Amino acid sequence: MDNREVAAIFYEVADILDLQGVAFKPNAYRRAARSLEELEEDLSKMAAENRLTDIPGVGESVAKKIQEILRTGELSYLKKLRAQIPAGLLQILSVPDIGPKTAMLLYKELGIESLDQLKDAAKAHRLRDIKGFGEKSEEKVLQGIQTLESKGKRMLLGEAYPIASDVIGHLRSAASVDLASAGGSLRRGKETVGDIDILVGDESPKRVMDAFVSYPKVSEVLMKGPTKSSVLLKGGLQVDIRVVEPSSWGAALVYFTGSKDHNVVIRTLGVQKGLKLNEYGVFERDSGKKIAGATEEDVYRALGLRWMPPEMRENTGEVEASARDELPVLVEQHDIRGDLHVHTEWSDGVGSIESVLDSASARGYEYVAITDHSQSLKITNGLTADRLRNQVDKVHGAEEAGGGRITALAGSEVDIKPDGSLDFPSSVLKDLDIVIGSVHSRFKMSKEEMTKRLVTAIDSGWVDIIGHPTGRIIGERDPYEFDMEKVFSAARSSGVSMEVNSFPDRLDLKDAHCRLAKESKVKVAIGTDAHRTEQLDFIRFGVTTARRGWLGKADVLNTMSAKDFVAHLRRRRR
Ligand code: DGT
Ligand code: CA
Ligand code: CA
Ligand code: ZN
Repeated sequence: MDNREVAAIFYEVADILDLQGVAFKPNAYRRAARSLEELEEDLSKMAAENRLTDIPGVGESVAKKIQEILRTGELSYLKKLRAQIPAGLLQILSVPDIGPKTAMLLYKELGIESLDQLKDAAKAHRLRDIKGFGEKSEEKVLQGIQTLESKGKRMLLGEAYPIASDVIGHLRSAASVDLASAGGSLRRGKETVGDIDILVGDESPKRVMDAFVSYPKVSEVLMKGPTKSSVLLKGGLQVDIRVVEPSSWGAALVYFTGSKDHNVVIRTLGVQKGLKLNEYGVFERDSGKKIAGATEEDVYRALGLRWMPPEMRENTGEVEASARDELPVLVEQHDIRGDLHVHTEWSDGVGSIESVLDSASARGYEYVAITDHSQSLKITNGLTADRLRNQVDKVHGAEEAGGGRITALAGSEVDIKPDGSLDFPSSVLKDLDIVIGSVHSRFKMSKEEMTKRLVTAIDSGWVDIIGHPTGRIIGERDPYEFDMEKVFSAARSSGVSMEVNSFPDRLDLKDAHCRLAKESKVKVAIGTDAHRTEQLDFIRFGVTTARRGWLGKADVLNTMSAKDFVAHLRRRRR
């Protein structure tokens, strides 16, 4: 059990005592809980050395309770308290802005003893009958419940990333912070994040903490300590912050970027070398002398390692590769010369062909592929053969009108039908510059059938890229089943690429599959699947996913120059 879990038990004790109207005691338990959270040392170690009462706010009675929790994993006192109140009341207490007095009032006046009952009452406008409640507070309660319900759920990287950037921007301007970075799963580029971790290197942590809790989108301050704090944002996302001395910046960044498994491996490596590694630095075990800490490079060097990109820090062989100086050079966003998957108003996108060309060239691209849906996908206003022929002319016309500023590739995201045939005949496909083949229906066929479907499409000779190859939607739809090895091997023989679809809820191929693709010598094509021009920025998440799959520039199709890429596509058309 870690310090935070023990603290949570005392917070709950305090909450129940509050509900019961007990004076003073709740605050005492809360003070103790806060100290436990902020404690840098491990509780079990302190307990073993009989030093629990050294902790501020922890007296004999709380110390005894801590001992019991560490020994048994629970607290009998809390069990006894829990039995004295309706279980749902505590949940109500966790709604932002509802304190113990209000919770008791709601219970006594309206008999509300669960979150569902509270929600119903607020929706039916029954709360406004209570003294001190009005329309506004009913709305607030509903919003609070929503926040609570989304709490603990993982968020898409693509949703969390802009929020983290905004919080960091706020710290830079409000507290003139210089060293600031996201850590945790967000910095590692994981497809979903549990919470946002932010690290700051600064001499005056108090100023940083004050600025942090005053971030306008904070809905609840969960904890505010001298060097670490946690808040809940409107919408339920948790943000943790930690401030360290600039001289520990690198060590703290390593520590809080994780992953936990990566940290365990490098710490063990340190121990073997007679070193101690923590969030403050690297120390010689015998002399206690600090030998590194200011930068990540220094910290890793002290351990005999090369700096590893955060996306690799998942303990999947990166430490060994680093020790042998065999780390791959990963693809970077600026290596991408063009977006290969973009929709327009011709199917289910919103922008014009011209607006896509403008936005792509504003992003420094040399080329962009217009790939609207094909005829079978009726709900997306998929293009018929006639409309597609018309669009091809328009795309080439727009390219000419642009005066060669950007190469516009006329393409299509062609449906792969259940039997593996394509949604357009070759007489239509032959006039396209680029073809993405995608599965959009009948996801539930057998593994054998789906494998055959994909291989048939690959073998047709018309497909350049298989779009979102596994079909998953994160948190909503599982990937369809197929034999990836067989499909990759067919793709390799035909020179077909696998897409890394960069849309935040797809990221398909995902990281591990990118690595498989590389092992199978299949190139990936990073595309955004943008349906509006701002979404061209999603490319960042596709690149991150490729990096998590250890891909280098040469493993990615669209790092080719326009000239080479066009020649490559023409060769395939023959
Ligand atoms: P998440 O938030 O579930 O998406 O995943 P992370 O990796 O962001 O995990 P989080 O937020 O619990 O902690 C952030 C980083 O702090 C984590 O990646 C590594 C470090 N860390 C947290 N707890 C521990 C721990 O008990 N031991 C070690 N070595 N590192 C830890
Ligand atoms: Ca995290
Ligand atoms: Ca965290
Ligand atoms: Zn699609």
